[in-house]
Order: sequence, then structure tokens, then C-alpha cells
Amino acid sequence: MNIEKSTKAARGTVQCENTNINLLKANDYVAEIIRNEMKKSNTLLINITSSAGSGKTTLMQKTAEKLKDKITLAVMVGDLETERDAERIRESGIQALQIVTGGICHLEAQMIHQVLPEYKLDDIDLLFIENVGNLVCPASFDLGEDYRVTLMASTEGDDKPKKYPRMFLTSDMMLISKCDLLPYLPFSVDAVTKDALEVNHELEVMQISALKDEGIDEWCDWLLEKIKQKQNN
Ligand SMILES: Nc1nc2c(ncn2[C@@H]2O[C@H](COP(=O)(O)OP(=O)(O)OP(=O)(O)O)[C@@H](O)[C@H]2O)c(=O)[nH]1
Ligand SMILES: [Mg+2]
Repeated sequence: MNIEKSTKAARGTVQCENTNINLLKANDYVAEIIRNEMKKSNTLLINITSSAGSGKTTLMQKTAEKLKDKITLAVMVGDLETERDAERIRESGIQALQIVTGGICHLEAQMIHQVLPEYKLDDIDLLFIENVGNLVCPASFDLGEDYRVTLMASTEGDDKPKKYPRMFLTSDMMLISKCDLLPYLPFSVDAVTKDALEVNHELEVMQISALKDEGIDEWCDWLLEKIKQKQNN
């Protein structure tokens, strides 16, 4: 940390200036290329973000199970190490490729662009990016997606939207996940929704349990509607 470039903020904390502007400009340039490619092929691109373990891969599996006979969908999934998530998703009968970041805590547009030739985009209606589990860094990187969807698990505590506002500010949808556990946890759906909407009043909110198949049909209907809108444009 360059202390000269830091400024003191209220309550005695040190706030660092953003030194990543050029990196993000390069990222946004590639994100725009991805967006154009998706437009040409009429493929809906959804960036799935959340903390580690909020249920992203389980949701990908469940969504694949529900939609694979109606549309063509595929996933690319980022993790620091292992191909475990891609293997799990492939077991649901859809294409899934793993991006191993080797320690990087988020996906960047350049990584997505490198993997895209592995997908027959003209045949794919819906492409998911399962981002690295992290509520902080992935928020800063546009991946050329049409929509950003953030999972907020009931097990994480209901205070996250105000503590990690950038992720909720840049998202289009918050999925409150693992709702089957709500009866056992001190987690208020009303409180988390209120905080999230104060951060981003345009955020859509749904409750799901991928494990118990609750709210998944509503989620799939939302996806089908967004695909229809994209293909009619
Ligand atoms: N009770 C409950 N558990 C769930 C649900 N969805 C996922 N889980 C469990 O939560 C754990 C993490 O799920 P994953 O789907 O691997 O989470 P993830 O967000 O992909 O994790 P990372 O990729 O490591 O960030 C697993 O043990 C799942 O079985 C749910 O709806 N309810
Ligand atoms: Mg996962």
C-alpha cells in the first residue's frame, strides 16, 4: 500500500485510492468485445457471483436439470484450483468448462474471451459464468454479461449488502439462497432485502432453495423471459 496515495477516512480507518483504473479500462474494452459476440449469436450471458459456498454450482446443476430439454445452455466456471465444479455441472448433462485462475480471486473479461472459442455460441441460448466465490473483487470486473446475479445465502448472515455494497450495486438480481434453512437461522429476509434495495433500488429479489427445489421454477421463468427478450431484439 502506498501510504502517500491513501487518505484518511472517518472513524480512523485508512482508505486507499483506487490504483487499478488502467487495469479496469483494459478489462472493459474486452468486455465490450464479448458483449458484441453475444449479441451476434443471440446468447444470453449471465454472471453468477457470491461468497464462497453460497450455492452457485448447485444452482447451475438444478437449472441445467430444469432447462436442458427446453433450451441449450452451458456454463464456464472459475475457481482458484481444481476442476471439481465443472465436473459436477457436466454430470447434469450440459457443457461446462473450468477456468483455473491459479490464485486470482475473480474472473476477468480476458479470461472469458480466451475460453469463448470452445463454445458453439450460435447454438447456445444461455451461457452462465460462475464466478470465483468472493463478494469483493468480482464486483469490479465487467465480463460482458447481460445480467449479474448475486446469491446471498441464508447461512451468511443478513448484513452483507451494506458491508459489501459494490456487488449489490452492480447486480441486477439478488437470489436469497438456501431458504430451506431459514427456520433454523437468525436471518431476516425483510432486513436483507431492505438493505439491498437501499444500496440498489433497481435490484430484483427472489428466494430459492436449489436443494429443495423451491423458487427454481420462478428463477427459470425469469431466465426464459430474458432469453426471449434478447432473441427478439
Ligand atoms: N441447505 C442447502 N444447502 C445448499 C443449497 N444449495 C447448496 N447447498 C450446499 O452448500 C454447499 C456449497 O454449495 P456449492 O453449490 O458448491 O456452492 P458454490 O457457491 O458453488 O461454492 P464455490 O464455488 O466454492 O464458491 C454444498 O454443501 C451444497 O450442498 C440449498 O439450497 N440448501
Ligand atoms: Mg461452485
